Amino acid sequence: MTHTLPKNSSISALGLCAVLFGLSDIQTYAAAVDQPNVLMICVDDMNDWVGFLGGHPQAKTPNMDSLAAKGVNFTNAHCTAPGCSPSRNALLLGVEPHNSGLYPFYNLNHVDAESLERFTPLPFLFRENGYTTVGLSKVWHNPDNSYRQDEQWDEYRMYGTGKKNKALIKEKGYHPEPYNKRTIACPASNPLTDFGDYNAAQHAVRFLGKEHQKPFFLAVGFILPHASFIMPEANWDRFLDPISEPLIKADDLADIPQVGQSNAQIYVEIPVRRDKAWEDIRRGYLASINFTDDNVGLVLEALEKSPYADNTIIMLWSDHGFHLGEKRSFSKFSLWEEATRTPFIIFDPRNRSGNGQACAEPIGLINVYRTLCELTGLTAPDYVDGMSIGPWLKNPHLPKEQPALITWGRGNYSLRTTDWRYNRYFDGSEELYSHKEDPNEWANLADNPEYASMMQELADKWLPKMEAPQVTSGRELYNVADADQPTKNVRSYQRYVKQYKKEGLQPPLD
Ligand SMILES: [Ca+2]
Ligand SMILES: [Ca+2]
Repeated sequence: MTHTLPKNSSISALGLCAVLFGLSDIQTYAAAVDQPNVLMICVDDMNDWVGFLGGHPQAKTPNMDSLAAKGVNFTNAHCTAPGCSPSRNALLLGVEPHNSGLYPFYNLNHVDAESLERFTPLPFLFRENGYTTVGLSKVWHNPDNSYRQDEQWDEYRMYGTGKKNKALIKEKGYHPEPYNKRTIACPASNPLTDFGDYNAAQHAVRFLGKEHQKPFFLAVGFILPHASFIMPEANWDRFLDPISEPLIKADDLADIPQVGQSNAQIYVEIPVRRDKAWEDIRRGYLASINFTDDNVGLVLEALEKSPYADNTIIMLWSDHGFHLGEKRSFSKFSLWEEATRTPFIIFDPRNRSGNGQACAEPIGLINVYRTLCELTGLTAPDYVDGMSIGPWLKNPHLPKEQPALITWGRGNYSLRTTDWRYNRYFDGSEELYSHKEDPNEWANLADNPEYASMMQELADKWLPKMEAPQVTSGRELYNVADADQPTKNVRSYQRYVKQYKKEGLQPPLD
């Protein structure tokens, strides 16, 4: 497969110096001493169960909390799509699903070249502009890390999850039989070097300990707390009984349109409820986040000790959130707060006014691409969606009218403003929640005529007017319900309700 590389019009400060003065490479690097480095930490499936967002009272994330306290902590940040592949494709290509057609999961290596050729992957842009680019573990959704790998990365290394399943501590946690990688939650007694995330952190530590002549873009992916929830025993043991349950309204789905109901992953909840395993699973999730926090801490400490500390922008994001029983749902793939809200921190050591503050304005991760370009002086390609959130780094209290837009399959959208969530599904059905009155999104206000004009205004102003057809080549959905065929999801939902009854469990709805 051949790719036509998009012609990049950007001229970095570095490139400009070289053009104007014809400096040798080494002199150019010296001249570009102000060109900041980027450390982008990409966490998988981490919701607000972190200290700096306060989503769970037992969360233990001291290292990420310190980063959040040092930089700007975006407390109302949202993914572009609540699934690994569409979320990361949007972030790293800088394009909304309704503009790219990349709604569900893909293997980008198998997508036809015409569908992708106008996009410049973010690491590629940095590399083209004189940066050393290094990617570790899950940056793109697997297997998309290998997409144009040689062009994107000077060095890329996948550590995966390692051999950590080899020595599970069976007396602790939840071991479903038959083995279910989505719900297993227990520690393993392997040495740390058997854990992929630890090895990714150590690789980053080694990289930061070296001398670099060029500015660098270092992307470090951590796979936990993505299932399976298997972590070192020390992390598991930091969480004592009882584990607090999130607030759950048993009949929460009753006032939700059927398309919304179908997004609830109720089929995953069935064995968990049957086995009374929620507490272990929630402990496993918290302990997995705690292990990722340890690994983030290793990288941050190495940066702090390095000569790059004062000239490296640190960005931390998660690709989407996670349900642990709320809305009778487990995992992601929904347009509700638990699945769309993500941790998002930016620490730019040069930012004198905004650092140390929180920003509660709605910020979509679609803005990552343009923001990193602005902060490093690169020019984003014209097609790139979103905006630079540079102004909110300087003044985190600046009102932001534009909501975060979240897409889950063609025609299904959520708009998150400062105080509201408005969902509109492919069949025109709607949800509306007041975050001031109802932070758990329990009472769907969409049928209340009082809000009809507000919903209309939101829809007219911010929902996409055009939707790209779904890219048909290279789809790779695994066992995930097809995000672009919502009617299929509705049928699945009906099937799972039957399964609940067969198990003798009360389904979320009769
Ligand atoms: Ca994910
Ligand atoms: Ca409800």
